Amino acid sequence: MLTRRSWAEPFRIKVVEPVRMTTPEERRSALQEAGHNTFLLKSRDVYIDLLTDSGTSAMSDRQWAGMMIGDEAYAGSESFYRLEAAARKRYGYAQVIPTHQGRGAEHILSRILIRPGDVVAGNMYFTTTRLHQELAGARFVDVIIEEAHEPASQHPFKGNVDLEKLERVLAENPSRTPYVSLAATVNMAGGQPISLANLAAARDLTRKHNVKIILDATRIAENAFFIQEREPGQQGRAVADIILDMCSLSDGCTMSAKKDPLANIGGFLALNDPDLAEEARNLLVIYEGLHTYGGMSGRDMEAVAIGIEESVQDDHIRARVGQVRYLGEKLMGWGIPLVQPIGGHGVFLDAKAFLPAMPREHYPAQALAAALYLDSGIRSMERGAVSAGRDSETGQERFPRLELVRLTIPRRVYTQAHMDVTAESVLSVFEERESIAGLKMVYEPKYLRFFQARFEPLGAGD
Ligand code: P61
Repeated sequence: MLTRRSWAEPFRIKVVEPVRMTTPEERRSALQEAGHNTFLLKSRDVYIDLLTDSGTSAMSDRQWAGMMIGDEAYAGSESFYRLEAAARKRYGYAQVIPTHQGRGAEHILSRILIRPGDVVAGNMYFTTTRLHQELAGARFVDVIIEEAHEPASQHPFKGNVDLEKLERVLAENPSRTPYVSLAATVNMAGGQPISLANLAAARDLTRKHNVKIILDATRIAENAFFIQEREPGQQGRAVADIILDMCSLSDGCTMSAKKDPLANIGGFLALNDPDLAEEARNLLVIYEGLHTYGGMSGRDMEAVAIGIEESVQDDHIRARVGQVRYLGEKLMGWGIPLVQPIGGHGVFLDAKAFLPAMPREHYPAQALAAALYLDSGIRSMERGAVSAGRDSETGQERFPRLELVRLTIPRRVYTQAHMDVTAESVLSVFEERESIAGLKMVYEPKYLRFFQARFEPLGAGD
C-alpha cells in the first residue's frame, strides 16, 4: 500500500523552447569570457537556467491571450484598470500605482517616505530595496530573528522579526523611522516566510510608535503557502485569504510582478493613504511613466492582471513550492549543506559549509556558482559577500553571515527530470569540492556590484 501519493503540476505543456547543451570546453571559455560571474554568461551558453525566478516564469495560455487584447492607449488604458482591479481584489490596498518592475516601486516609495538621516528597519536586507533606501538618505537596520542567519536552523518562520530588536530601533529613533520594511518571503535568508502572528505583533508595535509597515509582496503567495502549512490555526484556509490578511497588517506594498504574479516584466506600488499615493503618482510621471502605465505596455499589464489571479490559487502554489522542495530534499538526502527549511523560490547551498577551508575574501559562493556551471551548464547565483557589497558609510566590504549559492526555480518552466539533473550536478561538484579555487575581484562596479563584477581564479601563489 502507498503511504503517500505523488502530486503533479496542475497544467500541461503546450509550447516548448529548445535549450542548447554545451561541451566542457565551451563552458570553460564562456565562463572565462564572463569573468567568472554567472550574471555575465550569455543565455545561449546555459543549459538549465536557475539564476533567478524573476521574469523567467512560463506564462499561461490565458496570459498570452490577454497580451493580444492589451490596450496600448497612452492614457487610461483598459489594461491598467484590469490590473488595478486584480491588485485591489487580491492584495486589498486602495491605491495601485504601476511601475516598470519592483525596483521602480522601491525608488518611488523611498523618495516619498524617507528623509536624509532616517532609519529603516527590516527583516534582512534586499539588494535593490536597501540601495534605494540608502540613496534616499536612510540607514537600514536588520531586525530579523537570529535563526535567519543560521543555515541549519529548523525554525519554521525564519523571516520573522525579532520584536525586541525592532522595539529598540523604534525607541532609539523617535520620529526618524518612516516605515518598517518587511519582506514576505525573505529572499536573502533563503526564501523564508514570516508568520501571520509575527506580522500582527510587529503591527501592534509599530502602531504604538505611529510607524508604517510596507510589505515587499514580491513572493507573498509563497509566504502564505508556508503559513497555511505551518502556522497553528491556518490549515485549511485558502492561500488567497491568508494573503489578504497579511496585506491588511500593512500600509502598502512594493511588488515585482516578475515573481509571484507570473509575468516577464512589471510591478506596482500599492498604498492605502490617498495623499501619499498622490505624491507617488506625481513622482511617477518623472521616472516611470503616466499613472496608468508606469513603464509597462498595455499587454504587460494584462499579463500581470491575469498572472495575479493564477498566482493565488492553492493548486498552483502547492506545485510551485513542492518542486523547489523536491530538489532541496534530494540534496539534503545526500548530505549537501543548504539552508533549511527549504524556501519558497529556490534551494540555497551553504557555501561556507561546502568549502569550509576557503576564506570569505576569496568569495566561496561565487567560486561555487562558477564550478557548478563548469560541471553541467547549470546557472545559479551568488548570494553572499559579493551581493552584500560595501558599507555605504565606511566603504568596507560587508561579510554577511550567510554565504550562499541560490538555485532559483522559475515557475512552470522545468520538469522533475531537470531537478534530478541539477541535483546530480551539485553532488558531483560536492564530491570534487577540494579542487575548487577561490576568486579575486578584478573589476568592481560602484552600485550593485554583483551584477557586473569580474573575477579571476586564484593560483597556487595567491
Ligand atoms: C531575484 F541578484 N529579485 O531574486 P525587480 N524585492 C525582492 C526581490 O527578490 C526583487 C526585488 C524586490 C530578483 C531580481 C534581482 O540583487 C538582485 O522587479 C524580494 O527585479 O526590480 C528582485 O524587483 C526587485 C536579482 C534583483 C538580483 C536584485 O532574482
